[in-house]
Amino acid sequence: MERDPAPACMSVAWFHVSAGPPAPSGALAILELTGAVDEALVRLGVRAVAPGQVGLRHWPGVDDLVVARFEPGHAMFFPHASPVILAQACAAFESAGVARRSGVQAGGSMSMHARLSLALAESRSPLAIDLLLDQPRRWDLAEHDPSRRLSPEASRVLRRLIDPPIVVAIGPPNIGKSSTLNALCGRAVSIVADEPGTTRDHVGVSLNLAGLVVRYIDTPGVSAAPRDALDAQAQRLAIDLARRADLVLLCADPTSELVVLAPPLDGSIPVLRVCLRSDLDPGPTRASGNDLRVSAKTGDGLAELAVAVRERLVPGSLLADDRAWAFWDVRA
Ligand SMILES: Nc1nc2c(ncn2[C@@H]2O[C@H](COP(=O)(O)OP(=O)(O)OP(=O)(O)O)[C@@H](O)[C@H]2O)c(=O)[nH]1
Ligand SMILES: [Mg+2]
Repeated sequence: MERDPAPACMSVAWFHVSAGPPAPSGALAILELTGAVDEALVRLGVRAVAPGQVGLRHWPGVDDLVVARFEPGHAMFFPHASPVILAQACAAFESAGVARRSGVQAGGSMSMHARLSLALAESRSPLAIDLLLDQPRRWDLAEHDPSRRLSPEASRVLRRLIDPPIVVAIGPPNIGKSSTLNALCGRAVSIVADEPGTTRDHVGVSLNLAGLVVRYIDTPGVSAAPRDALDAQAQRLAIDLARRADLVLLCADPTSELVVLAPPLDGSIPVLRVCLRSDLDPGPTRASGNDLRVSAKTGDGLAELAVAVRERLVPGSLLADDRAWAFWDVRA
């Protein structure tokens, strides 16, 4: 059924982030909504998701999907990536009056200056600014010298400075996952308590980690024995979210082993192994093979964690690379 035209006060746009080759079956698409998200959810018939929350929702006529609301004016939809579902999503957006965003991805005949203005307006990460401002000079040098252009893969990695990547923290209950998020944020965004299962709803926030803004999702603890059906569903969702992350923080503490995810994560998803509550055991941890040791209580390792996440997602060597970046092309 066609809806009434969107009211003039409603300005919301969507953008298909996970552009590229056809996704394998079972993969998820990422659709990004910016603007009047509350109104858009109502018009799309999707039950509300509060800012900072992540929830499983039904999108009538389209799909069951995960909706992550990182900020009041920003949400991500994760439906299945089949062409049929994406076509239904396009139609649903259109009939709800949610416009498709034209931005840096427009490419085509836009001037470098116009592309740059759009990219600067859209970039979330402080690290993007100087790099973007230097691109006109680099493209002048690269015009007759293709060797001065970054590869499509490298350009795609740098796009994370404009479209924040997704980081999912996952691990057993009661080991300090939420405390670590709060410490990284410098404020209490996630509830902390000394009992397993404190985090039941996933919490999503935008977080600046060493100059890179990421979408960080704190998940409920994953254990071999969920306490009830709700717990089991939250744990399945945590594993699902980890499978579509750009980076997974696989968390343990000195007394726990690294959680075994069943079925295991796809080997293509980068993982950082983090031992939390490191102050409980100053010696070697039982959970061996950690990349990092962090204590939310003392603050030890937090700065290193931020840098390590940034480095895994956007390596310093790429930030220092002087070649030209096709920053407007999401399919680069
Ligand atoms: N000693 C010490 N205790 C910590 C640290 N971080 C968290 N805690 C304590 O560990 C307990 C669990 O912390 P949470 O942050 O709620 O743990 P969680 O992993 O999010 O737990 P769930 O949500 O149940 O999965 C609380 O009592 C915290 O105060 C730390 O770095 N050192
Ligand atoms: Mg928690």
